[in-house]
Amino acid sequence: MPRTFLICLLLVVSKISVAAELTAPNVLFIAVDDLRPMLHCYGEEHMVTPNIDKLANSSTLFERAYCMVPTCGASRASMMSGVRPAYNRFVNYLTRVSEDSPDTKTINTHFKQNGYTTLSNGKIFHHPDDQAHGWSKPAWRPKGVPTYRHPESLRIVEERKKIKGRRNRGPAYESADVDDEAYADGLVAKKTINDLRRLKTEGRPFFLACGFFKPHLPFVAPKKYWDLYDFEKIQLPETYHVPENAPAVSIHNSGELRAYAGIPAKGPVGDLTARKLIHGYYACVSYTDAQIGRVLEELERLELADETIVVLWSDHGWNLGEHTLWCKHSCYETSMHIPLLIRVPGVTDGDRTDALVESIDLYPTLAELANLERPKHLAGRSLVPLLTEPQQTWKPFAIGRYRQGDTLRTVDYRYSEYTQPNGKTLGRMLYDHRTDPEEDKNIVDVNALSAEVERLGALLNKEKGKPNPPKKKPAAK
Ligand SMILES: [Ca+2]
Repeated sequence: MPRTFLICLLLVVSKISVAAELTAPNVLFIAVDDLRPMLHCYGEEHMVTPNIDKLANSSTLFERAYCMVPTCGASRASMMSGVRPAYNRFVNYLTRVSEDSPDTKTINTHFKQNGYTTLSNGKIFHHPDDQAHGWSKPAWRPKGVPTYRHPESLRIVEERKKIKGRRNRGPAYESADVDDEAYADGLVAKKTINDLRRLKTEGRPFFLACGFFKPHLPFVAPKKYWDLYDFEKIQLPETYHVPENAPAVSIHNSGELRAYAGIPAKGPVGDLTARKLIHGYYACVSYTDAQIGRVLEELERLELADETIVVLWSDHGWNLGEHTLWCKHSCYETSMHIPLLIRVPGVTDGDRTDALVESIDLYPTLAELANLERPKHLAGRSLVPLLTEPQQTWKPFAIGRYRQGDTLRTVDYRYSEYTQPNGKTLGRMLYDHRTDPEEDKNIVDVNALSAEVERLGALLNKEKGKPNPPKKKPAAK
């Protein structure tokens, strides 16, 4: 037997035996709102994210992980339920599992029913009362924490109270010389640390979900995190324009951003503002990274790390000007691509995998790692085999959607189609990731690719989520 193979075999056997010892491992589930893989460990070398990088060094890092729907509530509902979205299920940021998939047992409920203490801190479900029966205590969020701390921001907020409608928010960003716990995420970390200390003494396995609110807009972070980046070096993306031949339906007006002070109602935001937004996003990523570091340090200090699986996940990507877009809400790679790290003590050790994986894969993964039964409704595939063999052949696609768009990522391509409920096609896109990873040229109309387009379209329509049946109308009295 070749020596290399023997070593690999022994490694696999030893990893599996260590995993088997953890019959009821704890789970620390870290969700970060609106975090694209803008992290040092994802090759963004200018980013200052030492704590997530350290976590990556003992995790498996998923290079090609994708969300199901690039908007908060819908993405979280799909991930927590393990159910695929469809045009009438998990549609927008206000989604509730209790409304769109009411008979589904979500992951928190599954763990709770199997003897786990389940807790939700910060933002997990969009609505804290959605699936409340699946938490051991009511979902916790910081109360009464002001969004802004800088005096100038507070003045702007006061001034804009006179504006009617939705476009009356405060500034899109602020740099205030305050402590970490002046903002909500510092308190989410503090609460989670206190929970870890208590859970340690209680001795029951736990599923502790910890959801950070940044880098979601507005980009408010203590000044020290802004100071980690040189504004003069911050540039607009090379793709700060609509891709060649892209259908109009694929581009939006970045409406979420427009609600903030200093942002015009339409059109470009201005290069200076654009660079400030990018700077603010970076600052918020580093701020959140520091909060994650506090939680992970406490996990180590309490000697819980060896019996706790750690997941770091984001609900979707974010556009920092790419394709003229800000925020999420699109079928482009920049909206769909997410960071995903899974650390299993004694098993993962800094491997990376480029397998195509989806958010709905997390529920079966964690159920398997905790030796729980796999609920029959789950649409995803457990990622456990990738933890020991990260380079193996994996599933050939990741599928997501947003409003009228359904989008398919394969190893080579991203293919998207936009349709009305009556089946009328509004537009299609094909980007070749081998030659165009920035998605700058839509080649869906290239004659030589027509057979490939047909194949991808058939695959997308076969595998995408099947819609909910029409709701029954109340019987006439
Ligand atoms: Ca989000």
